[in-house]
Amino acid sequence: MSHEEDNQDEGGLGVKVISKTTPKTQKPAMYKVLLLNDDFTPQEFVVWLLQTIFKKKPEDAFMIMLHVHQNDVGICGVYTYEVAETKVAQVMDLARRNQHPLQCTMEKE
Ligand code: TYC
Repeated sequence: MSHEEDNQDEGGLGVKVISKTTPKTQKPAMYKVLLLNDDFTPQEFVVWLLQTIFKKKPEDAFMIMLHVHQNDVGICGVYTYEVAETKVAQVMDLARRNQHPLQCTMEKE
């Protein structure tokens, strides 16, 4: 990826410089955090997780939970690798500590 910069003739010498620069920044890869349905995890627990870990508003948390319940999988959010990894670990840890079989995973966008 490159773009051209047409520099100004600031010195007034009638010379213009066209330089080719390559932007040094790249957008980070993004990862979807996915929640999987099961028959045992209480709906209220999933809604609470979505509000607590994914900072969803109560109405949005309920809609995401319902989507997963009806479609077997749903997106909780999209984050950079480290953030997605942390959220998955937090969900899995809370599910395990509360003895729920809830599964959470991540997938490159
Ligand atoms: N299917 C669960 C129930 O009826 C609720 C549930 C929703 C579980 C979303 C997991 O990711 C999930 N109790």
